[in-house]
Formats: sequence, structure tokens, C-alpha cells
Amino acid sequence: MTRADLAAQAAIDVGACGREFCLARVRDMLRIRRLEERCAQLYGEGKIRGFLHLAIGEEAVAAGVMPNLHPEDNIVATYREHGHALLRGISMNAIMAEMFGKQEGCSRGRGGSMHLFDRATRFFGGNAIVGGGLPLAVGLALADKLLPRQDCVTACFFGEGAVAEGAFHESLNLAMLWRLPVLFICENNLYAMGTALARSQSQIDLTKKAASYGLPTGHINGMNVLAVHDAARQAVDFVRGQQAPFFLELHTYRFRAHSMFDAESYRDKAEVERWKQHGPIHTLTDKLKAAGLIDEADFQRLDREAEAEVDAAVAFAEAGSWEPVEQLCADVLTPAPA
Ligand SMILES: Cc1ncc(C[n+]2csc(CCOP(=O)(O)OP(=O)(O)O)c2C)c(N)n1
Ligand SMILES: [Mg+2]
Repeated sequence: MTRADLAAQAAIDVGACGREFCLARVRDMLRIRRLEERCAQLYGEGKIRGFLHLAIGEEAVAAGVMPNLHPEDNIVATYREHGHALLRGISMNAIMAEMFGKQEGCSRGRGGSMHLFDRATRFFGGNAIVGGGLPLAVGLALADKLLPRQDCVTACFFGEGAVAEGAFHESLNLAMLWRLPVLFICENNLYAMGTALARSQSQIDLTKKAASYGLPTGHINGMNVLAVHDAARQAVDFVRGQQAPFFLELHTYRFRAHSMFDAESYRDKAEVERWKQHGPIHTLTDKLKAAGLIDEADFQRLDREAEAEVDAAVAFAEAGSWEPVEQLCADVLTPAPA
């Protein structure tokens, strides 16, 4: 994919995509947004504990990429993965129960926010380690190649902070050397905790790092769900068809703090406000309204549905059960006595 192709994608208009397709993307992003807003509230109430990283503002990433994947494809994500898990098909009930630490959660309450996992949908986490998902994705793709599981793709999401890790470079190198079907999706939200990319990297065009290992690359406005969808469709087609890796950089921005503990002293409020003007939900909704494809009532209906789904998920999580303490050591590997 060339830069010219990507520029063409920026011009994708809602009319060409159609009302139903666009409504589905609004619905997807609203489901993520309302789920995460409620998580923040529940965190304040002490119902959700531990670490919590929200992707509010970044919803177009998961909403643009996920519809392009097949059920047999693998997904690996970071600790900012609630939306990815949800749109991959893990139920909101199972996600919320996991947030609460209840055994009805998708990781049986043992993972929490950062470790959502679901074998049935081939959602292989939820990774707390920066860059930790990349070798895992390469391993999954290698297994697919050797078994073989034909025509599968492994989609690997990671933040731009991962490019500072050796695992990033080793993973891209091996994926290219062994021609493994991995779609590397870099969610470049400009900051790794409080460190701006430009403060830590001499080369901030991350596609150049990937290109140095021979991967084909593309970069795109990650706040525009239609552009993300189109770029991801082409990238997924490439990876599936060529059985070779591809690197996609999505320019995005988180509207909230890095996690629930972050004074945000590394960026000013005006910058956040500027990015909010490009918020993925309202920009798409505004375009759809301007094109006469939807009206406010359509939006309100989707919003009510998302809120109702969240209400039901919270009730499910509240009614869930704690793992009995006797099971504390189940699945814990202990070394054999010497
Ligand atoms: C190997 C490792 N080093 C440091 C950390 C601490 N840490 C947690 S999140 C984070 C920033 C990662 O930023 P980025 O990859 O850009 O993802 P984002 O949080 O922006 O989505 C760091 C340094 C970690 N989890 N793992
Ligand atoms: Mg980042």
C-alpha cells in the first residue's frame, strides 16, 4: 500500500459505504465507549480494582479492523483491549464479570482488565507487558503455518511504545524472514505513559522501522473508522493472500489518562481538546447526518441500546460469584520438589 493509496482512503465518503454499514460502525464504537465510561465509574466505586486502561477516543481502531477478520483468525492485543475483545465477540457480560474478578468472567476472574482472554473467539489476550504480544503473535502465525491452518491471519495490536522494545524488532524480523501471516497494527496515540514518541525516538515515522525489515506498510488516520476499515481490509487481504506480514500504523489519541493513576502533566488540556474535535464517534455521526443517512433519533436508539447492554452486563457481574478460596492454587504450576 502506498501513501497515495492511503490519501485516497481519506476521501472515503459515507454515501459509498451505505447507511447500514455506517450505522454498524457507530454502534460498535458506542458499545465500546459506553462500556468503558461505565468501567471508569465502577472503578471510582471500588467495584473494579487493579489496573484499568481506557481506550476512549481510540474506538475507531477496533471498530475498523475487527469486521475484516474471520472466525479462524487469531487476535493478540494490549492491556487497552476492552473494545477489541468486545468487537471480537466476547460478550459484554463476560467482559464485565472479568473486570469485577468474578469467575463468570472470560478469564474466570483471574485476569481482570488487562488479561481478557477467550479461546472460542481466538482472542489470545490482553497483555500487560509492553511489546509482549508481538512474539506471541509471531508464534501463533508460525503454528498456523506449520500445522497447517491454512489462510489464517494473526492480528497483533500494540502501542507505539512497543517500538522501543527488542521484542518488536525481533518479531518483525522473524515474521518477514519466515513469511508469517501477521498483521501488525500499531496504535500510535503519541504517548507511552507520559513519554511523547518524539522525546524517545529519533525516527517517528514508524512505518520506516517496519520497512527496514522488508515489511510492506501503510499508515492512516486512526480517528476515521471508515479509513481504518478500508486500510485494514486491504492489509488483511494482503496477509491472507500472500501469507506474509504487513505493518499498519494508525494515528490515534486517547482522550483519558493513561490509566486510572495519571496526573497527565506531560500534555496540555488544549491538545486534548483539539483531538476531541476529531473524536471518531461524533465525526462519523455528523457526516452521516449531513449526508441525510441518519438522524438524531437513529443515534439515540443506538446509544440507548448500548447503555442497556452495559446495564445488563453490570447486573450480570454483580450477580456473579467469587472463586472459592480452596481453588486458589488450581492451574498454578509449582516446581517439583528437588
Ligand atoms: C516491558 C514493559 N516495560 C514497561 C512497562 C510499563 N508500562 C505500562 S504501559 C507503558 C506505556 C506503553 O505505551 P504504548 O505502547 O504507547 O501503549 P499505550 O498505553 O499508549 O496504549 C509502559 C511503559 C510495561 N508494562 N512493560
Ligand atoms: Mg501509546
